[in-house]
Amino acid sequence: MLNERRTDNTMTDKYIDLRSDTVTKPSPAMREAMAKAEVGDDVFGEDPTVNLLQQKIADLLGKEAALYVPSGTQANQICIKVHTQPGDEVIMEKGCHLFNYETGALAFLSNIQPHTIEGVRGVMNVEQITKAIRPKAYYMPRTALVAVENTHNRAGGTIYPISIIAEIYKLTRSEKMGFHLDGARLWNACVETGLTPKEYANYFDSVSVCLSKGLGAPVGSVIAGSREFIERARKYRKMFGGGMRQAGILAAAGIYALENNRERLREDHAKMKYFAGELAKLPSLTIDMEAVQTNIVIIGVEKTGKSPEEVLAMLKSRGVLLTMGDWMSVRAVTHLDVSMDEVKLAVTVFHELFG
Ligand code: TLP
Repeated sequence: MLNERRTDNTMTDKYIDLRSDTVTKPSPAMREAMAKAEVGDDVFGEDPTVNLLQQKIADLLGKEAALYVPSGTQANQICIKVHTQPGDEVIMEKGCHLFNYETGALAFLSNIQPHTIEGVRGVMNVEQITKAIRPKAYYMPRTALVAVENTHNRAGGTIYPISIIAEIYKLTRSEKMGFHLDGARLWNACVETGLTPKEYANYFDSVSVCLSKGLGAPVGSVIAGSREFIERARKYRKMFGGGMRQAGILAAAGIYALENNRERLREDHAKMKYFAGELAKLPSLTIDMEAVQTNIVIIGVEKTGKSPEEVLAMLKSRGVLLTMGDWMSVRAVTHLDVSMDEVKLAVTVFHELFG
């Protein structure tokens, strides 16, 4: 059965693709919603479907306004730009997406300096952040912003405890700093904790959420914040090349995703708990099961005696795709387009290769 999935062409359809929840493809029903979308020129603010999506997200997150942007990276970078002046410092966790996977855009686009803190499973606490705030001296950078990621990708999809978010929020108010949430996978945190998106978003000045990860839309992220924040963000979206025209076709997929695919994220979490649990039985792999809270697992491969690249190649030759994790690890992500049966097959491959 596994060999049937193997292919020499480069199409990934024949693989069990656990590289990311970004690999999902729009379903027939989602495509139908896209085909039917009413559109207009969104640079003129005239696309009714984009406007509807923005209103829905603003309402879900309890914010005054929202702005549709092409990617999670652009969403984050626009928010950083609005919150900061060149030379400012932004406090963030060492493993966060903003710092590691956005091509150095913090320096390139906003000329800011990241002040990184090593968290526990991606979570920085209020004491660490307090110590990282610069004294107000003319020869020091201004600490303008704290940014957190929920769920935390590189830590393995971990959830930021809301009690710690509340403490950090208080600190940001007393220190007059902004507070940004990279909520690319906030939806995953919500289904797992039972908290609403609004309950999290209440604490932040700006929130970015993705539609094209676990929710399965082909494209798109949304920024939410105050009306004034979003007006400033709109200018930077245009400057960064993200002003789209008849984007309603894409926004329709986002609306479909929001309405149909949030609750089902639970299934991805169940698939991941099973997958990680089965892999954790193999002594040659290192897995922190406490970090397996949503749809991601980081798998340490040092004890296999192989490099992560070699492990990825071995898995690929057996029809299973993963990506690199942190140092000496690989990452697997469950999503809409991978079934429980496929997850079970992937477990079999791991047991055959590394058991
Ligand atoms: N994450 C991607 C890769 O870039 C690592 C993935 O496969 O997980 N914030 C977080 C927390 C993310 O995980 C990502 C994408 C982004 C922002 C950026 O989103 P996009 O890819 O839409 O720019």
